[in-house]
Amino acid sequence: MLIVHNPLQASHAGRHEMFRGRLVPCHETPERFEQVMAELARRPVGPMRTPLPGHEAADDARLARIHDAAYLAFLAGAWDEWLALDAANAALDILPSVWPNHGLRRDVSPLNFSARVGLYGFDAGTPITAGSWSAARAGAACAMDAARAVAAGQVRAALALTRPPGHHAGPDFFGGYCFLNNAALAAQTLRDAGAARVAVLDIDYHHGNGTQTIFEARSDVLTVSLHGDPRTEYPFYLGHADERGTGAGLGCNLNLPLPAGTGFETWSDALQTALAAVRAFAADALVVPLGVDTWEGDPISRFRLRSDDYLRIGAALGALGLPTVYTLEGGYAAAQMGVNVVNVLAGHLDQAGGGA
Ligand code: OKP
Ligand code: ZN
Repeated sequence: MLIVHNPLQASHAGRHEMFRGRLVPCHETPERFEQVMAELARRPVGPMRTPLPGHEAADDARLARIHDAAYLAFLAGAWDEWLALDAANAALDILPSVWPNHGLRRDVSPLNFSARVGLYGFDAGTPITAGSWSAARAGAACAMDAARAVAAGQVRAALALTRPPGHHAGPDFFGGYCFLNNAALAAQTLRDAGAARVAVLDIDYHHGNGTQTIFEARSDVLTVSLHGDPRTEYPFYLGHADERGTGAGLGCNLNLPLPAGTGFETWSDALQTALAAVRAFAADALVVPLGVDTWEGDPISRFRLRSDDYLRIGAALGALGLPTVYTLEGGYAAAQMGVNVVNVLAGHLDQAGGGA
């Protein structure tokens, strides 16, 4: 198992997110990454690296395979625009407070900066800071590097330690702590390297709305997601079972929403359904957006998985026998997150036969 880690992840450290009428400390912190690295030091699963310098120009072209150019330009320039409004803004995070919903127009880009933050950002929980763009770009580079290593047959499986996470980010929107869709970029990289059919199996607690939106009209990428029922759980407005894909992609999206409170037995039944869909699709490669916010002690989520369950999850994923790229998504009980993530990897390796 190759680990590709993001050298710039700590440069994204939001101060606060809007929650029930007040600003509260961000849940998505650099400590999450550090805890996974610490557990990997205790229980190594294979080689570790960061992408070599010099990949940036090529990667920017690869980002444009998934994300709109105007959106990428917004992300790249947002902090400078924020400072240009007022130098004192350096002490503040950027959050949207107005959105083009309910019949308001999204096709005309406002000149006003705050209005453009709301044009691209869909919630008030995802602060943009001075280092957000460089961290997101470096994280995406890890996802694409991991996918290239797997596609080239250098390794059978890899984990990209992406921070910030990615599965809520769409072609032209950020939210849910996500800016660039690392899993979608990995899937596209696998496609571009020759995999005819790629499956994305998202096991984060929250529905991967960005990934679904990116691929919903495509028949070459299957998207499957197990998640908290959006009637009660974030991101609320997508992730229902009747969303099956659109146009040529009809039948290539499968949502398996589960009620808050779900434990491993029921979750595992849904995983079997998801695995059957991946097998039926005859995928050549697999991408797993891996969130461990399904853990029983997660502070913002409400499934009841236990740490040992992650060994079995990894084993079930490894038993598919596919070239696999994991991206790191959620998990907000930082102190337990390393154990839970490494348990997935250990289970995968165990089932896939050691050196994978
Ligand atoms: C990201 B990932 C507003 C509360 C909204 C957003 C949850 C994002 C989860 N402050 N919470 O899927 O783990
Ligand atoms: Zn999540």
